[in-house]
Amino acid sequence: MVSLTAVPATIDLGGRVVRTWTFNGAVPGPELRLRAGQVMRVRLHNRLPAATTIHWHGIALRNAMDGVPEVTQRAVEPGEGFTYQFTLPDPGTYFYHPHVGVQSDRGLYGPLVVEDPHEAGRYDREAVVVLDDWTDGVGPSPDRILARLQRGGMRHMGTMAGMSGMDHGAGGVAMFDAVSPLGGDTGDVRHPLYLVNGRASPSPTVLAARPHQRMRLRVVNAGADTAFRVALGGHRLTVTHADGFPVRPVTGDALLVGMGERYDLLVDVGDGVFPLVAVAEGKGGRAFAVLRTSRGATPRADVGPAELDRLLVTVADLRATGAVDLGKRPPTRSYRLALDGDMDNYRWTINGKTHHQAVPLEVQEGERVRLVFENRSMMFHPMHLHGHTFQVQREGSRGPGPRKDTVIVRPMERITVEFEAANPGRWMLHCHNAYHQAAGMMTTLAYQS
Ligand SMILES: [Cu+2]
Repeated sequence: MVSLTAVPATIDLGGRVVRTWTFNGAVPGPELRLRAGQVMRVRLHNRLPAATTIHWHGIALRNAMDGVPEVTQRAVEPGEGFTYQFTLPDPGTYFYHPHVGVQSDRGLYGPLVVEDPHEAGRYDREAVVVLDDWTDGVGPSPDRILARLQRGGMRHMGTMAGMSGMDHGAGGVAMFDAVSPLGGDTGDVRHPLYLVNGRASPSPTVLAARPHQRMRLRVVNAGADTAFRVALGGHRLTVTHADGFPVRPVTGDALLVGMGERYDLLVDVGDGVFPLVAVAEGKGGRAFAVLRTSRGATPRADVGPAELDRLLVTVADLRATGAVDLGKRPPTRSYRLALDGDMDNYRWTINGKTHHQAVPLEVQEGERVRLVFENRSMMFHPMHLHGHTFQVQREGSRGPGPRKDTVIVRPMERITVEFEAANPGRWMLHCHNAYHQAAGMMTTLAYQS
């Protein structure tokens, strides 16, 4: 039995000491690691001054363990506990965080690695790389930021200056290119710090390896409002898994990771000291860590690896491997989901409704379900489905898309995903921008019995 205590703590973010909410007094929380097929047992103790839960992001677990208050369990009140127990069906890189308000924009998150007993890949060493945008104890708290946004304070301190919401999208045409792959408006919140494994400069995370080893990096974006562009100076990156599930390997120079997404990378490491940079896409800040394989000076935190502006790998470049391809099957149920934002009231909606207004999307066990996300706003939304790993669909003959549980839908873009309805229960479907989710962009998928 693993013990996770949600508790306020004073932590060092690599030179900056802050008071925040944590699991077990650390940020990130402890790395949990089991093999596929094993049973996870976790006792949550809540020593926060607020009710909380744990959601096991990306895991196709039994519904009662999914950690969604008022849907799968009662929230765990201060001083109380809850035991999570579930089988881990699929190997991969996952993470855990509360599903209450904007608590996950504090320090309440940690990685969950499910090892593959039949691992096909060959590598010498691995490291988990958890990216985060940070404000608690440095800038305003997440709750204060949300309150300001909901008071119509989009242009006030603590939020992105000049954030113009819907009004610059009048033509309905969003421009993407290698410079701005998510469009021109990439966030609502100005986080003062960006972290790799809980640390920023001047005392960043150091990953150690030996020269010429093959390293597996398990990259997790635990951020609330930030997509990251990741590059490792002097190296190329080969993407092998998306959201835990294998893809046909694709090699590039940089990788775009939305909130809630995970990517596994293989890197043949050189001899020296290298900057691992995660630029806050479109925001002008960055997370920074160091990969060290020999003696030498630490690179400066503001170093700009050329790889950042070379070949950028996005979800559009990825294909499922044959082993996890769901294959073609006519959908038996289809939902169109319009993603909209009303900036005057900071209200984010699916089909015009906030979470509390939404009618659950009905499905039946055994169905092939198609979801068509139509983003009608000028911000990207990483849309996340609980309890399932859908397959991103492609036009024409471009091959099977990747299996994922979180997919970026860019401004004015339409993305179609399909999944097999094989895990009964009530499952959340929402934007993984913590502020959009809290401001309504969430609905429920409900199995009919
Ligand atoms: Cu969103």
